[in-house]
Amino acid sequence: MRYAQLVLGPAGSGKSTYCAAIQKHAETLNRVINVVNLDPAAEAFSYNALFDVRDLIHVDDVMQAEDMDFGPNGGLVFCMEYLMEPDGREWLKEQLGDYDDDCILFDCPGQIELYTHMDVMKRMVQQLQSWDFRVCAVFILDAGYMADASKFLSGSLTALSVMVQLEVPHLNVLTKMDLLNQAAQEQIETFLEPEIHELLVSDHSVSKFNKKYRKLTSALGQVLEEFSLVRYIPLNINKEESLTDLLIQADFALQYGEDADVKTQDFEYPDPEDEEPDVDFN
Ligand SMILES: Nc1nc2c(ncn2[C@@H]2O[C@H](COP(=O)(O)OP(=O)(O)OP(=O)(O)O)[C@@H](O)[C@H]2O)c(=O)[nH]1
Ligand SMILES: [Mg+2]
Repeated sequence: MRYAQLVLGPAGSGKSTYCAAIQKHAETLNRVINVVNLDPAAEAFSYNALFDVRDLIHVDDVMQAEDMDFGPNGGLVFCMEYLMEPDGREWLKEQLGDYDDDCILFDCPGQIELYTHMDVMKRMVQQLQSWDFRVCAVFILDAGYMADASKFLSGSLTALSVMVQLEVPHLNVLTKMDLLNQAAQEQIETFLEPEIHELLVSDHSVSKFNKKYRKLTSALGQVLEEFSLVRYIPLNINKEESLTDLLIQADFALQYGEDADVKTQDFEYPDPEDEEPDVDFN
């Protein structure tokens, strides 16, 4: 069995930073966690990549190809679709090699339509599963954009659509907690075990539009609440215990190590003939 975290989330939410922080944290535990760049438009990242999709296809090459005429967004969709074509899949399989029990983070593009309603990432999940990977999704959201009830609801619905689309164990991570002041951090705490109905009633920052659709908002909140659909894990990358907690939850979602062989040591039963009698009959 092999293990994969698909690291997903809106542009700039902190996906690549999460991958780098987890890889570094794992090193302190003497554990190897590999990271793969799956973003054909990536500019820079600070982790050591196991391999990089840009070696197969780069969004700039697609945009410059005269016969295609793609902009940046269409170009990126084309690249991801190409990766799931037979040639792309063969390349991916070769890069992934054939190791047992390894754990790989896939740093994905920040174009969320790839996994909210298009099926290319779903096909990627199925492909990885067919190569003996157990897959979970780690959906990254910037805590700064979750500071009031209506933003919280909108972020939660996006997370929910990814969850429904990919059909794998799913974690939601709130990043950039270190950038929040004390008051905002306390506010976020209320979102971690949310009484969504109460949050929505107490939200005074509602616009005219939101007032009109209050009943709808409240009904959506109730769905999230009643089915306990969306939960968040806060991440402060400057705190080791925050990284430890998150890695434990990701391992749990993947059931990491559950199939590991029980380590045994060869044990030779002593020959009774050789044994010294421990009772003195004299
Ligand atoms: N202070 C702080 N900054 C962060 C954190 N996470 C990300 N950043 C910063 O936010 C910016 C975007 O982070 P990335 O990790 O590149 O985000 P991304 O989701 O990979 O972005 P795209 O790949 O472009 O979609 C960078 O300047 C990071 O340094 C965090 O936890 N704390
Ligand atoms: Mg990135």
